Amino acid sequence: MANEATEWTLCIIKPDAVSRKHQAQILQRIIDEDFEIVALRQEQLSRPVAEGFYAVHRERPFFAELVEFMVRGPVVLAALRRKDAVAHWRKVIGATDPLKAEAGTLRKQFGSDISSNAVHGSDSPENGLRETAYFFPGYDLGR
Ligand code: FUP
Repeated sequence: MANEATEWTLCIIKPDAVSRKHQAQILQRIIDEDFEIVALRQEQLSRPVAEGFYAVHRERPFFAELVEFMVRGPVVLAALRRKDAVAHWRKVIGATDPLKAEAGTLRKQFGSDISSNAVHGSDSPENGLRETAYFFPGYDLGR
């Protein structure tokens, strides 16, 4: 049941992890960590959609490479809900750079380098809502 402490976070299983067929293992971890998977789909992102999602990074030197990577192949998008979803999911995925990620984290397990880092997680409750709404418009996120 949703309650006042429930948060949303957006998980993206990135093209590197999908091409290596790691979707099921990552989804199992999501289930084991007691997230509710409220919505889920696999799709090929278009360039404008990927650029819009990472608009905050538009001026960063890695932006073009990041967008290129995100449209390289299909991704899995998952709208996750849980108490303390944002902090918990970021703990589960680990540091942005898989080489610096702790043992037992998904990026340590499945990532290769700072751009091919297997999974995304929202970085604040506000962004969790905004990012979830970006990919799942029409869902009632107020619950
Ligand atoms: P995170 O919140 O851990 O996903 O990391 P950021 O929001 O800082 O970065 C988003 C994505 O940009 C990362 F997942 C990978 C990419 N990135 C790079 O390719 N190079 C960098 O130096 C930093 C980020």
